[in-house]
Amino acid sequence: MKIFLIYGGKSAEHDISILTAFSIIKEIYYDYYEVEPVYITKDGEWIKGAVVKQAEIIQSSEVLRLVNSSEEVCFSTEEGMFSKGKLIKPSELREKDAVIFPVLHGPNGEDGTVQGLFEVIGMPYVGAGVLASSCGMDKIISKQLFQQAGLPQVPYVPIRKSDWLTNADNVFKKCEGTLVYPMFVKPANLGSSVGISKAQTRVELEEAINLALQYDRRVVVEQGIEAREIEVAVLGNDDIHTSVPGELIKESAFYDYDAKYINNKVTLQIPARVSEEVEKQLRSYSIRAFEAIDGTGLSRCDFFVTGNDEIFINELNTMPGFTQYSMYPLLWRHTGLNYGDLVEELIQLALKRFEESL
Ligand code: ADP
Ligand code: MG
Ligand code: MG
Ligand code: K
Repeated sequence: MKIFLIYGGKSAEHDISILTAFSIIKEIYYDYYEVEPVYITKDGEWIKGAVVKQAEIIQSSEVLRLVNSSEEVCFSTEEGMFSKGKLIKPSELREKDAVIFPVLHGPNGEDGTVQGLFEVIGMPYVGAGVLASSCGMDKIISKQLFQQAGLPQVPYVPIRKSDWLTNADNVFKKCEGTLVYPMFVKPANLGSSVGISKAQTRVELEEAINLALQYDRRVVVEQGIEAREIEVAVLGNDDIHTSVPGELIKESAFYDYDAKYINNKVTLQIPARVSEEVEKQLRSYSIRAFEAIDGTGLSRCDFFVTGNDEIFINELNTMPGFTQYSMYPLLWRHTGLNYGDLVEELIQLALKRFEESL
């Protein structure tokens, strides 16, 4: 069977997606699969690369160097083996006995748009479907679904650009009536902390809303809290499994884009130091959240846990970071599933969902 590994993309997480692709290439079970990488450039061009065989990977010190390297080298994939190949139209991926494995993050990657394309060309693909992807990506819609599922979350105020432009005073009134400073302001539809800021005062709130509105026509203002950040990995379609929880130990309180991808000032504590009761609660909330958005395949469910063990769900990420050093695969490793088996399970789940939809 052929795997089209789709990586890169137009989002801010272009480079992390390249690292994920390398991790999968290294760990996939070549007895069953032939991998054909498809690189999406930052401009959105699709380039189908040469077929990768196991032998090439073991012998190619270049690939190993890239796998173990920093982001800078990863930029150079435009010249590397992964982009050797030809420009294609996405519809050219329609093939028998093939599965699409998209490892794309953010807009056009995990928001349901590219998933819709795979549906239209009639191909099985790994991960969440169209609905779950778009619901998981939209912070306002996911909050509404989580609310309906009875999941605890911090208070929030949704804002539309038009309301802000016509009556900012009313928006301030709503925020300050419902929340206290500090507040977190986020574009509704983005990830990787882009456009997110923390506001301590009304002046900062105004700046934060203006910034977030540069990325989306809807933003959400949330109650800022001081809490640990603990995450659970979810895997499955109908039979949903959860991992042990893991904690992000941050150097700076706000887990921003720089901390996530540039300075790497974050360590992962797996399993997280929480009581059995809290772990049970986190795992059961994760399943409920996954079901609330109609998740399939995988998701990472992120929580805030306060000093007195109060739990709030923050978000569900339908295409979490997936390099060998990322939280999601590491959570599974600590739960007894290694990277190669995890990749295999995701492919099987994709095929199962596809067969059921025929
Ligand atoms: P993204 O989808 O971009 O990861 P998040 O909603 O997870 O967006 O926010 C990014 C980070 O900002 C979180 O990991 C956390 O460090 C911080 N953060 C977000 N919301 C809050 C909040 N309500 N209170 C405190 N910190 C927050
Ligand atoms: Mg997110
Ligand atoms: Mg997050
Ligand atoms: K999300």
